[in-house]
Amino acid sequence: MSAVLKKAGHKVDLFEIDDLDRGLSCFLDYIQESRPGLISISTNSHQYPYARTIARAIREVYKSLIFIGGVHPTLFPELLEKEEVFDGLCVGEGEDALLELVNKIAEGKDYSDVKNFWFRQGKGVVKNDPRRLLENLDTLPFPDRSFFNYFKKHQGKKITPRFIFSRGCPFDCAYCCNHALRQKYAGLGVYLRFRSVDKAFEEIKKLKNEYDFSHIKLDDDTFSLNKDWLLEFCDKFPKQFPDLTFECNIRPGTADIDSLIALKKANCVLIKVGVETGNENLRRRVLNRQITNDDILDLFKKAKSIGLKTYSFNMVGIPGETKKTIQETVNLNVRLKPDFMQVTVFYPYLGTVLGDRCLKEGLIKNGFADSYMTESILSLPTISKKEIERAAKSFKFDVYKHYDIKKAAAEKKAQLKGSAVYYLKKLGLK
Ligand code: B12
Ligand code: SF4
Repeated sequence: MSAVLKKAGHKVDLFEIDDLDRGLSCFLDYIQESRPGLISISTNSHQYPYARTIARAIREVYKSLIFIGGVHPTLFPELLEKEEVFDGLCVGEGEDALLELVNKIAEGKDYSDVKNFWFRQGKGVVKNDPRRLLENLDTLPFPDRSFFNYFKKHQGKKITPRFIFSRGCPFDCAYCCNHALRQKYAGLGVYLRFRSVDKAFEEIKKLKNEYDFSHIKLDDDTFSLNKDWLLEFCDKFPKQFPDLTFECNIRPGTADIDSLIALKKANCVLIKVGVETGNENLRRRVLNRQITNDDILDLFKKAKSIGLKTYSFNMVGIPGETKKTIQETVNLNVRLKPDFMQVTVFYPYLGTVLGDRCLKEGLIKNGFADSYMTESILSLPTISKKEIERAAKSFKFDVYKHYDIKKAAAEKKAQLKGSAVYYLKKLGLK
């Protein structure tokens, strides 16, 4: 959105608040100093309570229009009806919508009909129609990374940038927002879209002229969805960037051996795979992932046989979870032997099939967690919150101890350090 606005001649700045205590007061000072004409806040669901706090704090010290957008407002635009602090909200993609809005504001024109936006008007809310999804991602300028803290801090140093070359995913995993967003955009165009490979390379090249990097992270939801695209990418990548390696997300069942070999030849060094649970019944029925343990084992086996490193994503504490199913997830990982692992406590995102099911079944005990990674907000009849959180803490150790003693020891150390910090905090000593 910033790149689009800047291209049209507007002045944009970005302020990242990653620590509410320290960051907010700096932000408020900055706003009063720079006096922006419009403030845009971008938020996903777990950030939303912070977004609201920030907007309220702005209102106290500075009079300006405040707009909100992102995945959470897109799924829950009705929040505008309750939350008076926001003047408007963007449902869906913001590039064209925000540009039209800012142009109209700059020209002093009425902007109340800008599509994709809902606006507060008097005591009511104007709900404009949605616009069609962007058809050709190549028409977008490259993301404006310059003012992110990460890029500012690492000026002149080596970085690991992230790229996204597609939008959307065709699957219906019950805990993920893709099915909910796809439903929102029904009838508004093609949901799954790819930039052309050449345009993707142009973006990497441009960034390479500005920063020093030898490895990149590709954050596309599933990198292997379009085999022709993947093979073209893999064929051209090492020719254009012989000194670059990359990592990407692969869903089991979407990458055959040809694709994996192509990835390896293209200097892909790591594939990241959603395992989520080792219990097939939970995976199929609760998570709606129609993938068997054999599919996952097959993918890891093939990847390892050609020298690709692997990473598994796991969740604990999903509805139906028991101590036994967590052990099955540990056991499956022991068989997969991933080089790297992540485990998070399941967090029910409302608007998704599984989040809404948790709400309907009265499983959500506490609306908000301090840490979406380690804290369960569910009250499950099958396992206690403590047991879930304990299992999450010891998960990596429980897996690594079977095949990588060094990593297991490092995990144990981190676990003990985490517990010490927790108790010191509890005693008010940290
Ligand atoms: C990259 C990514 C990450 C990276 C972030 C890296 C980084 N530094 O940015 C990493 C891997 C770290 C990450 C972590 C997590 N992520 Co993540 N991530 C993504 C991903 C794949 C892309 C986000 C992105 O940049 N999109 C591109 C931009 C252009 O899209 P966008 O943000 O939606 O913005 C558009 C519109 O929403 C709108 N818009 C947005 N803001 C505004 C504001 C205004 C004013 C306007 C007008 C418009 C507007 O316009 C934009 C352009 O069209 C999304 C899925 C996806 N494909 O979007 C998940 C996603 C955002 N992540 C998600 C989750 C759950 C997580 C984790 C909690 C996972 C975990 N358990 O660890 C953590 C939380 C991290 C955190 N602190 O927030 C969920 C969020 C669900 C929700 N309801 O909020 C998503 C949607 C995945 C999913 N499909 O469910 N993530
Ligand atoms: S495959 Fe991944 S990105 Fe696609 S719907 Fe499932 S969880 Fe979401």
